[in-house]
Amino acid sequence: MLDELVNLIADLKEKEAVEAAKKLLDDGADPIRVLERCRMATEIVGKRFEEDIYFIPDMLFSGEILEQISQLAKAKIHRDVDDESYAGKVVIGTVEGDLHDIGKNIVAFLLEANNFKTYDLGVDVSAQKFVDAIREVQPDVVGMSGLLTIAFGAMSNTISVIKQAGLRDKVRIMIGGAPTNEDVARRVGADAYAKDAQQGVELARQWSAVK
Ligand code: B12
Repeated sequence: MLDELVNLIADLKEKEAVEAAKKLLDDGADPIRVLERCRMATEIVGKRFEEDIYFIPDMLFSGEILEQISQLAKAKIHRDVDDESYAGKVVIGTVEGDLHDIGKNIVAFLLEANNFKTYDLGVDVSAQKFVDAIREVQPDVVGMSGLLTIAFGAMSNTISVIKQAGLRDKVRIMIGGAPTNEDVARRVGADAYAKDAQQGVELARQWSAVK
């Protein structure tokens, strides 16, 4: 059934995909696993785009399908937010030049669901905006998302500007997004890479605990 969902999203069968996801979730499937499968489907969409089988409107449409399924999955994730004893503070955003936000939104949601105060700066976030938010919020963790390979340069520049502002040793920085990996994290000067939202929450938990 999960495999079928991947194919329905990849084939852009909106109604069937949303219905299949709803059924899976109603039958008790783990919402995080459902979201992960959706991500696999977008990899297929991305490949088809590279092969000129799909075009930009198709990518956009796949994003819309994913957004609908995200909303259904989010409704099933237990939120345990306690303002008094939050787990930590996280500033998150998609770096400058990059407008992809579906994955970043899932990460932000899951952090909140795990009792992190989460400050989402949105997309196309400049280095200065990250710096201003770090000064204002004083987070334990900064999360940067990037789906384009040009985002690596923006991540690197943002981390340099954070360093120049004298704030680098005050925060831990994690990066994520389909083309990123541990090697990219090292090259841009981040502390770690997270392959998915769950791993991002895990890192934030470790880092907030040691502060
Ligand atoms: C949907 C989509 C779009 C939508 C975005 C809608 C939106 N609101 O986000 C639209 C149509 C707008 C779009 C536009 C473009 N796109 Co696009 N897009 C995609 C697609 C198909 C899916 C992305 C997605 O949402 N995945 C689902 C989410 C859930 O996965 P995710 O983002 O990876 O997030 C998960 C993890 O990575 C992680 N994570 C993500 N961020 C973070 C952050 C932190 C801190 C942590 C801890 C974890 C974490 O957790 C998430 C949940 O598990 C990808 C294909 C792909 N393989 O990813 C191409 C892709 C990213 N796009 C691509 C391109 C080329 C473009 C355009 C340049 C096209 C164009 N010519 O205009 C523009 C760029 C616009 C811009 N300036 O940003 C390329 C990038 C290639 C490259 N090497 O740079 C890809 C890879 C497609 C391809 N194979 O060619 N796109």
